[in-house]
Amino acid sequence: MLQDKDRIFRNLYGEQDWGLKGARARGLWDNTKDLIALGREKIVEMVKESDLRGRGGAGFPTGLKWSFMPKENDGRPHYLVVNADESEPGSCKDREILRNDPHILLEGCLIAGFAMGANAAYIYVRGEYWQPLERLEAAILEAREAGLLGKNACGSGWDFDVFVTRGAGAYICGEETAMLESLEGKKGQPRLKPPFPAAVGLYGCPTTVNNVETIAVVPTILRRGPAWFAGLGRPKNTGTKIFSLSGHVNTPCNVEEEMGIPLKELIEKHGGGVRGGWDNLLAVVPGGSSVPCLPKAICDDILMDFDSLREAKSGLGTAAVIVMDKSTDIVEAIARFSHFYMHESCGQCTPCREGTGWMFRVMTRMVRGQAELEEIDMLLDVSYQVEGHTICALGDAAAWPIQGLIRHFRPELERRILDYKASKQTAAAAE
Ligand code: L3W
Ligand code: SF4
Repeated sequence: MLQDKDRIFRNLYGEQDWGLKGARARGLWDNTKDLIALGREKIVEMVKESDLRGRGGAGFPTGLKWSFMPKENDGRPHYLVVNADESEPGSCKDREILRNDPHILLEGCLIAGFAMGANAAYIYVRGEYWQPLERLEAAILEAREAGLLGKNACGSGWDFDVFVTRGAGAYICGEETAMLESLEGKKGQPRLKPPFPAAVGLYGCPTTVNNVETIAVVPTILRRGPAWFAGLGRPKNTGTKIFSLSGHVNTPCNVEEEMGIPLKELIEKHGGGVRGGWDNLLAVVPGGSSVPCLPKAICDDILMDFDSLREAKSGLGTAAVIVMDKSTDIVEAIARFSHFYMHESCGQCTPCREGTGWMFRVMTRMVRGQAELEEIDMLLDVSYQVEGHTICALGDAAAWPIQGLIRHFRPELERRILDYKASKQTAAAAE
């Protein structure tokens, strides 16, 4: 369990002042100039040594991503884009950083921006996040007035400013290249990759897109050293992580814990346990709606980190832990996810546009049992036709929850189909 001294987010619950005075009292903006004086290469090296992996869902190594930014100036500006379009069902951690500790993100932006040669950061905030947005904007004004942002930011010699944009409610704008399109004022539709944003990003310029939490942990990594961060969690799955606990727990919450904490400990220590006790657990979606659910038998021992969850054929995703007790209609729950992906598909590639709608319609029949047994395998087959055959990861995200359902709850699907057939036969016999 994470000790208080190792906590990075010291105002996650908004108990202290979220403004500049409070931030300084928590040790933020403390000689930031000295951190910048480490130099670009050293900062990237330190982030690599920390083994920090992206906190937005994919878990890509952050230092490696930063190192893709061109080292030489070819005349194009470089940009940092911060993904604060938190829309993954179950995920609400970035909201808490934005509204309770906006300066931790701003200081991270300056350091990360400097490390990749950017003079500007754009923070793309989910449109529904009104209060977080207001506080973030107020914090930017405070930082500018205090000389922490703007010309010669923090007296470092580096000019750097932060600008905020509001999303308009489309989940797909959380996909990094759709976000770039949206920032450019276009329809938020993902681009084909490669080229990756580090080569051709915002306005065709080298750009790095990182999640809020990823950027926000960087100042602490530099202050306390990469070895400290790498000493938390497990190899290649290092540091702390904010988990969002929701669903059938007694005390839903966001909590910062050590990466690799056992799921059971996380739920029992911080979520107040499963409603009705651990034995009343049916399944958990461990990383937001995009990752496959895990049945209780796996939840008993699973560790909450990227690699453990991948080995279990699920994923850490955004670490949004959705707990479902035995009262849950798991088929209906996953069908609801299918509806979400159908609704949020941007429609530009066929497997996703057609596949998400097809999968939702079959899932709807599966909920009622109005299907044939062979359709279970057909549904699985279609999910594999969608997975990996689309422009962006939304296709995968639509396929994976269904694959998890069939992997772990096939007997429940079969039971519904057989029950429905039996009820029809009984009704026919009664006529
Ligand atoms: C340069 C290469 N850059 C990869 C970069 C790439 C991106 C990052 C990860 O999806 C996941 C998705 C959702 N040269 C590179 C390279 N990069 N190879 O690394 O890329 P990738 O493709 O692995 O993932 P992604 O497209 O960023 C994100 C999952 O997250 N998710 C939901 C997320 C929702 C939120 C939210 O609500 N805020 O984040 C949950 O699981 O399914 O798998 O930057 O450019 N050779
Ligand atoms: Fe759009 Fe879906 Fe294709 Fe992504 S996978 S680009 S959301 S149609």
